[in-house]
Amino acid sequence: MRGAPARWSRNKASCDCIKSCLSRLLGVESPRPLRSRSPGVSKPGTCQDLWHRRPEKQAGPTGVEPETLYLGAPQSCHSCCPEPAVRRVPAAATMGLELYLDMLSQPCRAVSIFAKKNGIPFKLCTTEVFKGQHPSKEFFQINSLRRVPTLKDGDFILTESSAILIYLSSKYQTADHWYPSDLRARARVHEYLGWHADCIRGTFGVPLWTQVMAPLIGVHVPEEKVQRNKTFMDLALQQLEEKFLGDRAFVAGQQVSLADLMALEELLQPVAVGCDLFEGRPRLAAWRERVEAFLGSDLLQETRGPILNILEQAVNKKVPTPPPEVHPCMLLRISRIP
Ligand SMILES: N[C@@H](CCC(=O)N[C@@H](CS)C(=O)NCC(=O)O)C(=O)O
Repeated sequence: MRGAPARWSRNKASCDCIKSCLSRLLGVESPRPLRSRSPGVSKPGTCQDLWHRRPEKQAGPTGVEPETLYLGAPQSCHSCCPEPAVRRVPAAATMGLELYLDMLSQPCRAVSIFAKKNGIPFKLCTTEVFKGQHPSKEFFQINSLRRVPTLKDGDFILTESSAILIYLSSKYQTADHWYPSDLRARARVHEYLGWHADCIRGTFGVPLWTQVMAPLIGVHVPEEKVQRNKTFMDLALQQLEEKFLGDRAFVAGQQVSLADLMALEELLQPVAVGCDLFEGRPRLAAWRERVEAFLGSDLLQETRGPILNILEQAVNKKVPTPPPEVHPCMLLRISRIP
């Protein structure tokens, strides 16, 4: 039996329904939040935060600052919800998981949201691409491809967001809907992820590059390319809507899966810079609402904060200028805009 946790985090992704059911059952107010966050040192590839579900504050690596405490989110909201579906992860399974992430990056947000939504404890090692933290020597030793997201689980290092999500869902035995055990349902998730890598991944990041990133290093992307990319986005959205979503609730079936997470964070990238892809696409808009309702607005806001503020930051000239060592990979990315 999965009992109610002794104490709850200020569970950003918690569902009100569970809280109110518990309150009614226990005759008390919603469980008290517990979460504290150390200020974190902004050092390239340095683990700043530790997400885990220890019940009490503990000293951080320095022995002085408490590490971030996070007791993990309930996995799902059942309409009757007699008790929250919080999994208990054996302590041994939680040791040493590190995620190297940059929240401006779509696949990184998908990984972060997945881990937090499922109460998977991890050290957040913030690695900010546009501050040039990924070409650092320290990060090269972790991932010679110099890309985020990167997972380090003890001596096991894994790159590629979809591989990371599959690894986490299998290792932590998350609810089946994320990565279904049924062969055909699972194949649908892979079918989407394959198409996503081909048709979504390189296209939907372009508006951010043309509007914010390229100008930071003095590059202007010709309008012709911007328009061509818009045509590719429109086509991909039509295919997403017709082929993948169809008359289903989610892109790979009737339940939310890794595919939805990957898709939605990618589509959010243009939205963040003012291209509202969901306008005039009611089916996609309804899908977005379903996924976001499932994930919970607090978790999403917390994760998406940096990307949703990026335009304002750029207008106010607050986006840091990328250091010269990052320019070659930025130029390479810009040159790939068809
Ligand atoms: N296919 C990879 C893409 C990873 C990726 O492109 N990461 C970008 C940030 S969104 C990055 O690290 N870029 C740095 C670079 O390529 O130099 C995945 O899904 O994990």
